[in-house]
Amino acid sequence: MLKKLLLLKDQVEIDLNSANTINEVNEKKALYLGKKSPLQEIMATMKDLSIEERKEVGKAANEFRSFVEEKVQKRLNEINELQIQKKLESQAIDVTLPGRKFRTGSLHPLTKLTREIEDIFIGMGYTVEEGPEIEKDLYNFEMLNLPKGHPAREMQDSFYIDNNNLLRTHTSPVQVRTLLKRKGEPVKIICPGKVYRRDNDDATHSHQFMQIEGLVVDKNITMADLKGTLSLLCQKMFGEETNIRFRPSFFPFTEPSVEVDVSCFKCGSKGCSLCKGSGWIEVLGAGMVHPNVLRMAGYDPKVYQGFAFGLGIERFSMLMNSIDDIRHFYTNDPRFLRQF
Ligand code: FA5
Repeated sequence: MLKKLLLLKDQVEIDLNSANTINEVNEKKALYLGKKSPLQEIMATMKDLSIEERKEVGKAANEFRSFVEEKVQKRLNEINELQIQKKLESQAIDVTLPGRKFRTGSLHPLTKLTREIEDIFIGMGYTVEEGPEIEKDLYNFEMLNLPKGHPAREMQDSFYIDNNNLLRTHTSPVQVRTLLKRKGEPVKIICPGKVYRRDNDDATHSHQFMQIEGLVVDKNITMADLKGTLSLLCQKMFGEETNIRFRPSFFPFTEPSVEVDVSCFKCGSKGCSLCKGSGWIEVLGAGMVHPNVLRMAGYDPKVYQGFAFGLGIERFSMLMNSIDDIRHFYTNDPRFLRQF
């Protein structure tokens, strides 16, 4: 009987080592210590043994029980550790892997260019003024020397909200607002912002686009100041070698009015597809502030003179970056936007 228990010990170890879950270990435990186990059979025969034999068998049975319990606990610990190990492996983080790249946004190319131009003018002592996009007809047209029914209004086909209010067609109404605010004091401002026209969208036209307006009003301001200022702007934008030229033009709010061309920065004025062989590219409109505009805003044109200019941001960027279609700015294709 004792021999049988000794032999079982080897089997216990083999059985427990083959158990891989807590349930399997408990099943094995029941096999060796449970009601129908060999141990219980041995215990059942105790009553027929002599005292001496009973002592001996009892001791061996207890030893066997302790042995099984110890091995069961050992196996349970092993299984527990294996499970923790497996869990750790499945959740392992490889800290040497390169991180996931997060795509960050950036400023829109039109915002960037606006800020660049703002910086140039701030460096020359200008301040930045803004005005509303829903504007009074009074400021958008009338006080810019464009009374109701003036034929030049047709140059800027407009989105009207009612008879007296519209989406501003240019940034020039900010000139009027600032002059009225400064009440006869000198003015040196630029005004960036969105403007709206009932133009059909195509490669060079949009119904919504951006402009920057410039206005200087003071004593003794001449066309030479205008030319010097715009020369500097164009040299900063298109390169140090850039020349500008004035061509006569018409805006009701400036007299004289000019279109400003820059020497072609692509071919160095030799003539190419960009300047259409002429060596010059038209970039903006400008002029000396019309006496009527000064007078209507409360400035005496005999004392004060001024110059003004207005440029389209999209068209500037298209020229500088060889962009063939204005609509690229609004469709937000990241392949386009990432290039700036
Ligand atoms: C004006 O808007 C005048 N207010 C500019 C000005 C200011 C002249 C001060 C004199 C003194 P014009 O309509 O030409 O002018 O527009 C100015 C610029 O806006 C154009 O040179 C062009 O670059 C841009 N532009 C005009 N229409 C569109 C359009 N539909 N889409 C995109 N850009 C446009």
